[in-house]
Amino acid sequence: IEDVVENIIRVYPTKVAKKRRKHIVVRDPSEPQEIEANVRTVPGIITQRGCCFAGCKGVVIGPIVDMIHIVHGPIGCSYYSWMTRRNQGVPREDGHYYLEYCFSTDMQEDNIIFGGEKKLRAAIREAYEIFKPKAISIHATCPVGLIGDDIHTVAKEMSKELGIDIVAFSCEGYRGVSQSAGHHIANNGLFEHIVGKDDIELDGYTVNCLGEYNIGGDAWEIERILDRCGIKVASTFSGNGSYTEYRRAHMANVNLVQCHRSINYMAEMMETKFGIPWIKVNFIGVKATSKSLRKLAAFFEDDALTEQIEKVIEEEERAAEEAIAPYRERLEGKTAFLFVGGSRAHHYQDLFRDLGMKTIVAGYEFAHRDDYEGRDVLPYIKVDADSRNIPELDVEPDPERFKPRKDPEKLKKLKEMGIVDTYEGMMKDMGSGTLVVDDISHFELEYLMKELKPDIVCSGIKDKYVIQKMGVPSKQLHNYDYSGPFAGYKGAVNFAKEIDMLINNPSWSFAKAPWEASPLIKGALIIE
Ligand code: CFM
Ligand code: HCA
Repeated sequence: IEDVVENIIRVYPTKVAKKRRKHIVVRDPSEPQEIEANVRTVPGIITQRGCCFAGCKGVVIGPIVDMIHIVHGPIGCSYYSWMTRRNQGVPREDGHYYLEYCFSTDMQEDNIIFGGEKKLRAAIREAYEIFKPKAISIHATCPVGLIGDDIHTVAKEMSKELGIDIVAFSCEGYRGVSQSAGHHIANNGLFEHIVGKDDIELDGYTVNCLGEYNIGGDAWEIERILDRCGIKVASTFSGNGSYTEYRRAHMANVNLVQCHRSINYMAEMMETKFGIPWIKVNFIGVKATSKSLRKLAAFFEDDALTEQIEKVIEEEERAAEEAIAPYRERLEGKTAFLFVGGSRAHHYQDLFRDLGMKTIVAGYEFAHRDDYEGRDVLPYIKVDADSRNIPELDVEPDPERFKPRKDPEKLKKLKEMGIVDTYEGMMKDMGSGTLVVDDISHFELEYLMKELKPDIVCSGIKDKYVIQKMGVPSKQLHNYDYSGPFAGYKGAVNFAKEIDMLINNPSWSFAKAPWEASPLIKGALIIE
């Protein structure tokens, strides 16, 4: 495997080779390993990454169902972020529900030249007159930052004029090095302007699901399981998310963190301000779901609840494993590559393990070193100029609302046990000789496929068809190829069935990439 890595690197010019080598790790669990992450992609390399606007509007804020989200910019940015992520939602009793709509200022050349603030104000007024929403978000696209429209002043003034919350996000596409910057900006805005404003008591055991986006209905399967255990989901950040629910999210007992990358900022800030600890969970995979539920049992320390959780685990595991068994028989020993955003490349390894499969290469598009190496590495991460551009909020305990959920000693113990406020990252779960590749390029992906011959590659739309044309099935783990849910016990069964259909479909052996049949151009690469 070391040779394979060296052969990839050899193809690059010296400077690029030096950079890319740091993003590739051959796992050796006997020693702590470091990986380079969250830095600029080398220009010219075909990356899977997206932009800051995608991370803020597309990922974190867009799924909130009862707010109007206005994209200030050219229509392409609005159209791109209009439901393509398959984040699902339902209207609440108050009827405020705008998920199917696409709101945009549709900037034109003259707005770029003379400024777009007037148009933005008009758009906010128009949206308000038609829909009377409870709150509005404004999202800046690249040109807005370049021409200097002051969206924050517009938000403040229009909020006063209309008497509703209007929150502006400076999430211009070029900010930061990937979507990740947009997550941080979105977390800051939500936390500063919306979370923790309504002190409405919640009954029973309550959690917020952080970093769960309800792709293909995942959040609803998680809710079903928690509900069976006797635990209520107070709010979800941000799949099927609700402005009203966020205002009282600080009243929940504990935060569950599914996607650490996109929402760890919120978890940390809520703990500092309101005293809510967080538990890293993974509801992808049968065993992973049970493990997550047991962490909750350990946190709540209630015998009746623990008993109920164990009962649910027993019943649900049995049913799921029975349903998975025939697929597992055909999948045992197969291998997978996993390249997804900032958390799924880790989470889905548990689900593949349930199917008897092995992940031999995995990588994130834009995660940070803590998502690979664990949070212990946080104090050692160098903050470069690209990250310094993104504001860190100064958060203090709220004088009235801070309520510790556990005494400090107990909290410390729970942390040492790996229950609260900790994340170990992806690499520790990957065995010797497996490969970790950060921000993989198309070239590296094709090369590794030829050398390691995986049975399936899980990735996104940018490389799906390249993979399939090479005769290897590809499963999109972003939008689930229009299917799902894959979370929880029932989701695992759906996934097993689909992976079996893909891998054990005989048609792949007949596929020949068009460029293999008749190359459009021929050439030779001479490396001196
Ligand atoms: Fe978190 Fe996500 Fe992901 Fe992500 Fe994304 Fe996504 Fe993703 Mo696509 S928030 S990091 S920015 S789990 S949109 S729902 S699938 S890349 S692995
Ligand atoms: C995004 C959204 C995306 C893209 C998926 C893909 C998603 O990053 O802007 O590249 O296939 O999940 O929809 O990650």
